[in-house]
This record gives sequence, C-alpha cells and structure tokens, in this order.
Amino acid sequence: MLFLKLNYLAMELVFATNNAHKLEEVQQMVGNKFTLKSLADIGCEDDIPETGVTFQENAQQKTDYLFNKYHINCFADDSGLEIDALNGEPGVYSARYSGSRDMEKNIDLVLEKLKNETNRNARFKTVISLYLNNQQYFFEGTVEGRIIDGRTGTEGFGYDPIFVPDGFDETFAEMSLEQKNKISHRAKAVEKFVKFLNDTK
Ligand code: ITT
Repeated sequence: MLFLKLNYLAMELVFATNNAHKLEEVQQMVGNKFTLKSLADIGCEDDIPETGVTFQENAQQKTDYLFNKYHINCFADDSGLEIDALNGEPGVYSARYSGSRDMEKNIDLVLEKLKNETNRNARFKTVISLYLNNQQYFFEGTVEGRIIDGRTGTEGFGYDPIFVPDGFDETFAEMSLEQKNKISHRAKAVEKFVKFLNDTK
C-alpha cells in the first residue's frame, strides 16, 4: 500500500538516453521521488540527432526533439571528456573519438595522442537540458582531473579507467558507483537539477 502511494506521488520524467549506465547513475542520484523512464519505455527508437558543437547544443537538441514529438516532461544530458593538451578533444566527440563507439579504441587513441605529453589536465563536463511544464532549463557540472598513462580499474564506463579526479589517487573506474556519484560531473549537474525539481515541484 505504502509502495503504491509512493509510486503514485513520484513524478515521471523521460531521460533521453540509450546508455543504461547513465540511467542507473542518475536514478540513484535522483532517488525515488522521480521515476525515470528511458526512451525504450516510451517506445522511442528514433535516432535523435546530436549534431551540436557544444554539450549544451546537443543536450538541447535531444530534449527539443522529444518535447516536439511527445509533449512530455523530459531531460537529456550531454557529457564528455575535455583534455587540455588536445585542445579540448575528444569533447562532443567523446563517444566516437576513434570513429567507432568501441571504448577500447577510443581510450587507445587518447593514450596514443598523449604519449609524449606532460600536461595531463582534463575534465569531464555534463550539461543537462530539462523541459518541465513547457519551459526549458539548463544545469552544468564539471570535475577536474588528469589522464594517467594506462587503464586502471573495472567499474564505471567510458573513459573512467584513465581519469583520476583532483584530490584522489584512484581512477573513476576504481571507485564504487556510490563514490563516483559523490564527485562526478554528472552528479554535480544532477544535484542542481534535483534541487530545482524539488523547489518547483
Ligand atoms: P547518450 O548520448 O545515449 O546519452 P552516450 O554514451 O553518448 O549516451 P554522453 O553523450 O553523455 O553519453 O557521453 C559521451 C561519451 O563521453 C560517453 O560515451 C563516454 O565515452 C564519455 N563519458 C561521459 N560521461 C562519462 C563518465 O561519467 N565516465 C566516463 N566516460 C564518460
């Protein structure tokens, strides 16, 4: 009975992602006040365009698409890794830096390009775009760190095995999801986003 009541009170939001890891990370941060639905949950199999040159443009493109098609409350994030010595690359191309979605190849390419580089400074960035009650909002989060020489750790996803956040000696891939969610770029953006939802709900 209590479960039914909580479920009834939870606000449904569609998260415009095909990445199950991200959905899990964000659902954990959002808590049970909000029920996140995936694109699959609403039967959306469209290849939503992501042709922007900034994270904000891409996040906006995804929510514009969903809002125009379904008129629903929805949000999207666009995230990626910016490496100073590579002039901000891979940036918006993080998912396909090597030309494919194969993360082994993407990481290999980054390590190869940084082979003789002493400046290892990098950051993960997230921008969230939200449509709530016909209005659009943006939230940002960043975590600074450095790229190490080789992979360490097996948790997480993407570039986690080669990224060590400032103030730590271990990569994101050596941290538990709970630990990563306390300091990550996505956590920071989601924190602002959840605070906003709670304040306006
Ligand atoms: P959707 O576009 O379907 O949401 P995606 O995997 O493309 O999924 P993003 O656009 O947010 O996700 O991120 C682009 C890439 O940046 C992602 O594929 C990873 O390679 C990298 N990335 C983003 N967040 C990361 C994180 O927390 N840890 C490691 N790599 C991350």
